[in-house]
Amino acid sequence: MKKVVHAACPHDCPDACGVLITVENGLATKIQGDPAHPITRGFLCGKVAKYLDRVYSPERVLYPMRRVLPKGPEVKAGNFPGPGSTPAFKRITWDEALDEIASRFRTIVAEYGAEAILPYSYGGTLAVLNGASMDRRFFHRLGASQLDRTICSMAGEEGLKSVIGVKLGTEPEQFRDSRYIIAWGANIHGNNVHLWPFIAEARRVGAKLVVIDPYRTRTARCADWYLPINPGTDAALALAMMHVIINEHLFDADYVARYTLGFEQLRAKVQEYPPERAAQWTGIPATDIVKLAREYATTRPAVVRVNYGVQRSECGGMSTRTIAMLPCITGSWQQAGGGLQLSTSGAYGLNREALQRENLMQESLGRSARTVNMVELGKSLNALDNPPVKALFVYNSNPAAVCPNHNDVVRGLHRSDLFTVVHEQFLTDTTDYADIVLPATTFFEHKDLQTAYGHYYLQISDQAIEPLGECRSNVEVFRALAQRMGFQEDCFRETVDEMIDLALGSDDPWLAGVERERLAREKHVRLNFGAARQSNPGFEKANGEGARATQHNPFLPFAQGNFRTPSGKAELYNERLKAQGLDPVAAFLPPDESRHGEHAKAFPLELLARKADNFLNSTFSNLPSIQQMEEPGLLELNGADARARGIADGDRVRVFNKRGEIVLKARVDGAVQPGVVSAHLNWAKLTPGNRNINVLTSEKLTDMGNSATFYSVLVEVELKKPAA
Ligand SMILES: Nc1nc2c(c(=O)[nH]1)N[C@H]1C(S)=C(S)[C@@H](COP(=O)(O)OP(=O)(O)OC[C@H]3O[C@@H](n4cnc5c(=O)[nH]c(N)nc54)[C@H](O)[C@@H]3O)O[C@H]1N2
Ligand SMILES: Nc1nc2c(c(=O)[nH]1)N[C@H]1C(S)=C(S)[C@@H](COP(=O)(O)OP(=O)(O)OC[C@H]3O[C@@H](n4cnc5c(=O)[nH]c(N)nc54)[C@H](O)[C@@H]3O)O[C@H]1N2
Ligand code: SF4
Ligand SMILES: [Mo]
Repeated sequence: MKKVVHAACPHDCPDACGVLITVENGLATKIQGDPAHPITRGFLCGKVAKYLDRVYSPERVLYPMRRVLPKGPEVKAGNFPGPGSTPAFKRITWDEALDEIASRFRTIVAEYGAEAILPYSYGGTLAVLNGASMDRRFFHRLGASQLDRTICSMAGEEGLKSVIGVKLGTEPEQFRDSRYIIAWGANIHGNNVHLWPFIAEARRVGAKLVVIDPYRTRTARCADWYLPINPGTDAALALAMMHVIINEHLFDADYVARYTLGFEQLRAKVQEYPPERAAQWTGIPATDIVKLAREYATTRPAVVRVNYGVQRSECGGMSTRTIAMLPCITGSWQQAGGGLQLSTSGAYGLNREALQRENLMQESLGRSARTVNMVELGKSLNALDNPPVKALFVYNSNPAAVCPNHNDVVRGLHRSDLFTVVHEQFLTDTTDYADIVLPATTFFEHKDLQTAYGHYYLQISDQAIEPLGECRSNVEVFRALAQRMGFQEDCFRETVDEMIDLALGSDDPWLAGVERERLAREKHVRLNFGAARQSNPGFEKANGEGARATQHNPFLPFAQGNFRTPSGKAELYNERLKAQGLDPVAAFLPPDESRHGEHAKAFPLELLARKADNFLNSTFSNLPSIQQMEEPGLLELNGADARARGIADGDRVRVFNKRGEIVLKARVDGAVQPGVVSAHLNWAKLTPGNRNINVLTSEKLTDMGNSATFYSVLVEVELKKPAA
């Protein structure tokens, strides 16, 4: 018995690939990229190409378990005794696990109120149902604390929306029509690899690729022009570019007049940012800033792929805001292959309200529950009061690895009076602090609906194999828990197909004609942006009469304005920013924790606490076949900084600041410029001392969106003396 099942990769990645899984006699035997998927085009990234190793790993959690040893990382790397038989845990039945969770929750609700229970989830799966549906219904009905899910993208989202009002951007397919491509804080080869072939296609006919990144990524090494920038200074660069574009009249006066608000205020503001001034902050010579501005504004079509790297610093919201202004003043939104992409997720107008049922919270509490920012988990576990956090339910996340200020997070997780449940596929850093571990399915083992944040296709992900062991999906776990808690609402009994229908049954015009049956037939469906355009005037204007974009009906959301701001225009002046204490036009403020700030003397190096190209945040980092592709435990530093500290390539070094320290291996490789060091995220327990790079990061929040500041971190590095 052999079949090929269509699924969609649900990992936290813009590409949301179409996947084909070959199943023989109930066993998955092969995974490949769907050749018919317009973005995946038949190939997968290195980590998911090896996904059978993950699904069938001997380290999968397959049964519910209860802790029998004190909390803490006992299960060491390379010393894994196998599922269901770790020394720290004892296997129990699902009934025992659910009964214990329900009874602990009831006791906590009675004594402290439901807000003493905190759900904690993020990007384990981004699929629609297992990402946010039954779980939200459950916690809303319970009246638990709300989690503010800010760890990744909120600063950028707020910055972008402050200009264009919505998370929409240039289609990846259109990059092949572009002639000037700026990858701005966008690690395309590492994090968004399916965009690359479209860029390669454009370059074959002469497009120029510019990379702006403080780290020499693989994308930077392939670029026509690489501009290393000091971390956190992008707003200064964008403002200086606009200084040139506006003062040299390189903007599209017609587009600006019709579709933007506040251009005169912007014109006045950019006068404070001449290229010479921005050069001092950014480290990019003024002549290069001028050249970049001129080339960007005069080459058509020109597109910016800005990714979330720029917004992980203290002024990340403002950085994104200023970059988002660029296509609004050059008018490049009018051309196929123009515009900007940060995220496409705003296009999916699914009926989230019906999936998540926020009204259940109002009904059970009579008000909204308090909100806890996920970035501040350490602070919340250790210091929150009225009520304190007495129970934590973690799923789709590994906070003991990914949260900033790791030492505080772990201190909180260690609390013996904290009841922690973790629903997981593996025994992660976070299960090391769980009282109860529940086994989770992978996307091979459940059905779901998949959106994307890097393209505009909706997909059905079919179940390929039966769940391994006693694994259950997030949907099924929260359905069972709702039943144990005695929740009677019908929504807790809806089937997966009913929920998919509910999600699709919104009145959003872009979902018109997109039904479950059609998705089952076609596997991926482009959102319904309307009939093919007869002509593409913007493209013709840029490329000469009769010129046609390679795509027959490019999606040009802002070709005629239609911004989703309150004014309907691109808001170069935004009154609402004032209320947040921000400049309503834009401003560059050097990060507090930066080489310009007060900590700079004791901790003179800026750390980029980066993601690994072959892991996905902390996911995949425990799998031997993936580890072979990635060298963990490195600190990359510049030759000048290494020499000044007597450090040679391969030395063990101590990296530290006032929050913590970690020992890594020095790699002097030219990836970073002087003053910057870089290291990768990994599971804490895979590093000696059970700590990862987040011992150095802080809970400080960004200027907009209350996001994390993983890339505004100061450290010092010294040679680790051998033990006496
Ligand atoms: N292989 C792989 N793919 C992934 C992930 C992964 O961990 N591994 N993570 C996924 C997730 S959760 C996300 S959010 C996306 C994120 O994808 P990206 O947005 O690409 O995320 P980052 O890697 O955080 O940052 C991108 C680049 O920004 C650079 N950068 C850092 N600080 C600055 C700055 O101040 N200015 C500028 N101009 N650049 C800066 C970094 O050096 C990095 O090369 O990727 C997803 N895809
Ligand atoms: N230093 C540093 N820290 C960072 C970042 C960084 O760049 N540097 N990046 C930040 C960013 S952008 C993000 S998005 C966050 C990511 O934070 P998380 O979303 O916590 O990311 P992961 O480490 O991928 O952990 C996801 C976990 O979910 C589990 N999982 C997968 N599928 C399922 C499922 O269906 N059900 C259940 N119950 N579990 C499942 C996986 O096994 C995995 O352990 O990390 C942030 N932390
Ligand atoms: S992680 Fe990203 S690139 Fe890799 S298969 Fe999944 S969606 Fe595609
Ligand atoms: Mo993320």
